[in-house]
Amino acid sequence: MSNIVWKEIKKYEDILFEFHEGIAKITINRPHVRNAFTPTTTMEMSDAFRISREDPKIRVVVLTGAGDKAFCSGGDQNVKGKGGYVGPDGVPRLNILDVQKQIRSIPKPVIAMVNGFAIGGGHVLHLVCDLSIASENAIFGQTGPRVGSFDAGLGASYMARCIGQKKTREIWFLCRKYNAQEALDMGLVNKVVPLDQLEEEVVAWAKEIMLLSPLAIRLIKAGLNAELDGQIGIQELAGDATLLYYLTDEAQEGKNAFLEKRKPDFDQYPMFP
Ligand code: S0N
Repeated sequence: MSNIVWKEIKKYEDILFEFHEGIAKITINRPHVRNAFTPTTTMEMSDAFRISREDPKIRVVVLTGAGDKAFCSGGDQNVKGKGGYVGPDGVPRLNILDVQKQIRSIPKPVIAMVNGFAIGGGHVLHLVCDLSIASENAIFGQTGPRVGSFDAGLGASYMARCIGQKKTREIWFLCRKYNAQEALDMGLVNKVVPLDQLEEEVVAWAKEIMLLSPLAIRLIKAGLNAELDGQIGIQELAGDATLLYYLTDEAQEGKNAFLEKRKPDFDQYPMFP
């Protein structure tokens, strides 16, 4: 697909997790079912996103699907039971929601590399990524009301924030499929390129991002989320403010004064208008 050489970060059953020059790539590797996910897949994705968050060498995360037909076709219907998707432990789960939350809260850009069908829960997955770059053969759509499921969370509300209420209601109420150009026109994706150029394009975007200030990117992502995410959004943005405060001499003075059993002298630090 491209000449980019990826190095394995960790071995999993259902996903590939690889690294190239500051970029982590998470690939759902179940092409026989158009990269549908099971509880095992989603637990592995959660682990890879957790590592991507913690590892300072990783600056941008790319999410994609294996092969040239699908990004992700949503929940694996073969393991859908009552109450959710059933894993090897017999417990029904809806834990793709945990992955959605991780994608939004990781303080690094996540780019969906949409290399084919992005359908159902797979469509929501690309939607919640910060950026989506699609190949010309990509097809987008929701199927829930046809196949006995729905995502009325981010899959509805965040979609409406991205492309508007009317188009979101059309997508969910009619369950049609849309081609890559239609997705671009309605603002569902950022760019469309030929399939054989997709990975090079995504890596070029990631490298352009990595020329910029990671803290600035982190705070812009937190601010964009905060506007939509209520108290949890404010918590994340406030956490970043605390991080920045801890970097100041003023904050150090408070801690040092406590440890040295003296009154803190905050007068020595500038007051900004
Ligand atoms: C993707 C489609 C359009 C591709 O069509 P195409 O190219 O004609 O291929 P097919 O012949 O249809 O498929 C090839 C093989 O792949 C299997 N397959 C495809 N998708 C799935 C799937 N999702 N699950 C299991 N198997 C799948 C086919 O069966 C076929 O196998 P063989 O070769 O053995 O016949 C087309 O395949 C399609 O429409 N797929 C189904 C898409 C779908 O309905 N997905 C489920 C939608 N629902 C969800 O995702 C649940 C939402 C959700 O996850 C969620 C939301 C909120 C809160 C929680 C949850 C949660 O459930 O966790």
